[in-house]
Amino acid sequence: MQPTFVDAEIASQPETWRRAAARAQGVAPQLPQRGERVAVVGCGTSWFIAMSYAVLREQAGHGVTDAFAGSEYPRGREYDRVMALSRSGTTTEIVELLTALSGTPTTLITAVADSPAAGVADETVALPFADEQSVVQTRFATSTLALLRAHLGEDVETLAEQAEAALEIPIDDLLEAEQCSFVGLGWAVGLTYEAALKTREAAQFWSESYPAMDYRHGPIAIAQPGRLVWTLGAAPTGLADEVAETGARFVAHDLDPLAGLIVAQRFAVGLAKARGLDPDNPRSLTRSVILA
Ligand code: F1P
Repeated sequence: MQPTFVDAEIASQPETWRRAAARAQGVAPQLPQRGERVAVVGCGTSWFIAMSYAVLREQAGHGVTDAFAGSEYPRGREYDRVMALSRSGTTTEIVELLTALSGTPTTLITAVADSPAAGVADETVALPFADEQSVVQTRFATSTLALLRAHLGEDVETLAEQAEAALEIPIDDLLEAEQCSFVGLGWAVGLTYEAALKTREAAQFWSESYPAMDYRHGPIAIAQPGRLVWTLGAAPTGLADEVAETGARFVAHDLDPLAGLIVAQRFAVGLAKARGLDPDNPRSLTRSVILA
């Protein structure tokens, strides 16, 4: 199959992460301030990135941070700021929520500076260099998290080097798998949901995702020969052995979970191609969900 847009977008992530991080200082006044009580909202991929950022921000000591799907924002609750993530800036739940939140300061991170969501947000941080032609999101989502991690004081150059390594890791021996459960700890949990979503979106592949400690509480019953249990970042002590006993294959890479997500993105695209699907045009999906 011909190279797809998503292949090129996945491969560009080391560079788009560096560009995003380079913007962190300049856009700091628009981003959540230290001590603010913040809600982060998004839909689909953008929600999962919000989940990971919320844990990272609290761990960094910047303040209470909650993450919600755009449709599930608790309208009665008070926050100092609501930050929305939306590649397209057209997703209905996000445009409606930002419109309704008059009185609460809002920030939007988007790829499209003149989108409807930007028109109703108080502050907009645009990352047009991370926009994508593929319906399936990869680099906008990860570049957003790179920007936010740089803003929290993390070293994104080291991360970008790990992203380069992630692009080289062989995946062909994983493509025979019948099913995959992604697991992770702490802030990586959001990325496990994103990894599983990628394989469903791009390849119609059966995947699940869990906090790694919770995986033992039922989901491990799915593990068997021919299936994968794939950790993003460190796994709890003993889990690899418990998975091995089921006959499933335990997959782990010595990478930061965000770099590890790149391997999962490549896995999703590889699965799609192996199934004769076009990963740029996934079944039943559009670039964003715009409701009448
Ligand atoms: C959110 C999103 C995408 C998903 C699909 C539908 O879009 O859920 O994550 O891949 O294409 O829309 P956005 O609000 O980030 O533009």
